[in-house]
Amino acid sequence: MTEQIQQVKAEFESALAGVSDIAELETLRVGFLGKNGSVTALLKGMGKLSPEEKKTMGQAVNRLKEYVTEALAEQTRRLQELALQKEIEETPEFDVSVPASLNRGSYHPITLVQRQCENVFRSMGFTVEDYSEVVSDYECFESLNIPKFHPARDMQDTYYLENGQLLKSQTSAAQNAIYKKYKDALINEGKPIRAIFPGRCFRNESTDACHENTFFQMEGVMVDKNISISNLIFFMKTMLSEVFQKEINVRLRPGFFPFVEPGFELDISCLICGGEGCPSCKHSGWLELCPCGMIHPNVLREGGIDPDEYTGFAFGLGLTRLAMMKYGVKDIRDLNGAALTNLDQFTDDK
Ligand code: FA5
Repeated sequence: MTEQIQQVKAEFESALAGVSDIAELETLRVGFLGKNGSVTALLKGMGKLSPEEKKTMGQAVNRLKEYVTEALAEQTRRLQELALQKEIEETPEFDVSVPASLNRGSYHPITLVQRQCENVFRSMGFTVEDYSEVVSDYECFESLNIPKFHPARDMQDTYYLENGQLLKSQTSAAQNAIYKKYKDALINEGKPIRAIFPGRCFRNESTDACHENTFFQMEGVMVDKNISISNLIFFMKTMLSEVFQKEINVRLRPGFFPFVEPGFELDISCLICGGEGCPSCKHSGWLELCPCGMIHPNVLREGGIDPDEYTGFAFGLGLTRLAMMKYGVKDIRDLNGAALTNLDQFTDDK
């Protein structure tokens, strides 16, 4: 039996010398210490020995078992260290103290002007409303005094869904819902309606330096007793001087929109060419920025408000054009493009 023990030990040492990874080591462990392993077989064979031999041989086999167990554990540690060393050598070096040069992104120029406008109007008591981009014909046209087949619809061709809904061509589409939302507070509590509602608009039209098929507007309405054109002009002027932080040349000329009476076009002197004329202003020196007017009695009535008692103004600011003027963007299409070098240069708030 002593010979057998020596032989198993020699076999184990030679096999261990040839092991190069943890998987092979496990196979070796099973081969010697497993249920049918060589060391286990020696232990099982002890049953045939006399009590005397059992004592001495038992100790010898147990010493072998301990030796094999420790040798396996030691080899496991060694192989794990080697694997770690290899991983460290193969990983490219990097310096964790170097600042990351990631682009953290920036607000879009349209978002910037929208927020500026919102702040100005909030400070004057206006609420900021959100409204859907998909609306009904009633919201976009009929509630705004534009019946079916009215020629004014030709100015605003848009994209229709198969279910008859459409992508809103103007933020005015929210007017009726706003009147209905606040009319009770106006009538019962005497709270004037003061709301702005920025949003994305869509029109089926050819694009050029100042026209896009997808652009932003910001609508505003105020309804109360005795609201007049002077109130309208005051709010428009305040908004423009706050956004541009300087005096801007504006002109008011008559404009037709079925939902206001009288209606105006508020133009600003083109800030790209200084009023001399360029593609951004269709060579006129002026840019149509903010049509506005006194809300038509039919529109107030449709919103549940008595036009004999209340009056109001509405305006539809071209936010995308405002961003062009504010940041000197010559072509409106650059604002819908994905070139980050164009878009991220205006933000100091990244
Ligand atoms: C309207 O959309 C009216 N709803 C505005 C209004 C509201 C009038 C309330 C009276 C009372 P208009 O189609 O002119 O009007 O568009 C308003 C502004 O949106 C324009 O002055 C312009 O600044 C901007 N705009 C219109 N079409 C485009 C376009 N294709 N691309 C970029 N901006 C546009």
